[in-house]
Amino acid sequence: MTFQDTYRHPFLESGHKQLFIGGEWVDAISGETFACIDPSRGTASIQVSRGGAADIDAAVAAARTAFKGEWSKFKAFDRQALMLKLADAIDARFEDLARLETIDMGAPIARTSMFRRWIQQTFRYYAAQAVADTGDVFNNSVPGNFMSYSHREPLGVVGAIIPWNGPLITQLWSICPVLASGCTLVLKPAEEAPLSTLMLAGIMHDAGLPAGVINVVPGPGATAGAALAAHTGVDKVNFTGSTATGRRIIEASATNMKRVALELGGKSPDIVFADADLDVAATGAAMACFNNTGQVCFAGTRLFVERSIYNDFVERVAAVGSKLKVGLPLDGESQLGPLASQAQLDRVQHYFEVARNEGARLVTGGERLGGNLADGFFVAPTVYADVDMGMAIAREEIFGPVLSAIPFDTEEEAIELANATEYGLGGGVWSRDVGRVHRVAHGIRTGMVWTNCYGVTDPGVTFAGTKHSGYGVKGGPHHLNEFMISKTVWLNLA
Ligand code: TXE
Repeated sequence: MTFQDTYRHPFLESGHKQLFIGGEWVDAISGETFACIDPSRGTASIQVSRGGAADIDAAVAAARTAFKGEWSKFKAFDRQALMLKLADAIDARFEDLARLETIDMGAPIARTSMFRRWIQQTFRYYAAQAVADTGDVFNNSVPGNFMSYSHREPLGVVGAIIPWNGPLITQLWSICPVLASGCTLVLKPAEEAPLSTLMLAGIMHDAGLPAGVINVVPGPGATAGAALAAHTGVDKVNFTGSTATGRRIIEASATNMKRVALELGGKSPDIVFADADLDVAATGAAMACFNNTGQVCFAGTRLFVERSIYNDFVERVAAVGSKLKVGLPLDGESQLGPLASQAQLDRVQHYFEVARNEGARLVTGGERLGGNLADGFFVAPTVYADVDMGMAIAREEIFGPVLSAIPFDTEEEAIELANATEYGLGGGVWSRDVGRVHRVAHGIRTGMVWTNCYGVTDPGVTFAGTKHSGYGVKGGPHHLNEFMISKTVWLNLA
């Protein structure tokens, strides 16, 4: 098989990709398309219809019609049964889906192949949640002969705006609760990586998803995304992306007071004490930052190391990073792929320059990769030492495999440094002292803290951020409520 052959994919060979609205594949009203760029080669893989405000209008209308139509008659049990059927249909096509995601956004096939379990777990977890809600009955204390109960009804039309760093799994935080709650969805994937979303919509449609329940409109953020966020026919927006765009989403939501859930950027701290298992911690701290080529919202990009072990530990982390196999994403041996776009490559290279100017000490990496990777957006896993919190590389989200290592002397100082950021998504603590692990975990102001591990997630466990990393939970037992309205009914028993 030639190199070109490995990039062949049934989904890419059936003509340009259209928008999916009301259960049908349609061109954008403008007739325009845009090119999807394969980040491992820097060339176009396929053309996709470029949705705009008018297409968002059509998709919201289709979602509204579906919300009031046949879908509204689905009982919780019917929605659960449908979700289980969809999960099986997705599983049957999973290998094609994983390869498509790999071609589209560059994550190595070894990584996207691991999403099989995650997708199945997420569909099955939310399918169980669909039938779990029994409502509440209240024992009223008001005088008179009254009682009341409340039950939850689906909120309506949800708009989801997702990024490019892992759409295959990110979109499930909208698709699954929408299906479980009885809402409908308009999904706008990022222009950089819309393909797995389109393929997934097709699989679900073929497996019996009613028309209009899920609609997909790829297109630019400034037009399609902005139109969805401001649309008065949308009841809730789920946004994952940058903090700057998150602010615009909040402003746009004011048109009709829609609910908003935001998962935004981060600059998560990872704190290593001298009493930790340093071999485990070195690998853990390296992967906390380098996983997915650093394009993870909760990546542990600020590494705080107790001063007595600082130099030795930083060397160990750098050694782990420099041994990672960065390679073509469809090569099963590759552990890291390219950055997802030219814009990300430019951004990361800009920060290499910033680090040089700020006087940080380069321990490993700090360069774009050449050879057989020269056409793609590949960079080396990078570690900077002698960083302080005054430097931009310690404050700003880079969203690449770039780690800033900072020494500390006391537990209190470590917590203070960890919190010296506008962000609040993830955090890590490595120590054998159980009391300290809990004290530090409680001291860090983030939505999630991992202790003696990093980045473990599960659809049944709450995922959330605070500060400029956004608000609204995902996963876990409370997520579904965000897709429902609670209605209380009073009864006069007299
Ligand atoms: O983000 P944007 P970009 C961070 C990361 C990255 C930076 C820029 O630091 O380097 O953001 O990435 C849509 N109204 N994260 O430019 O613009 C856009 O089309 C409505 C962290 O890609 O936020 C895409 O679908 N929507 C992050 C999505 O928003 C708009 C993941 C994200 O794009 C819009 C991605 C608008 N005005 C980037 N403008 C994470 N938390 O994981 C853009 N969009």
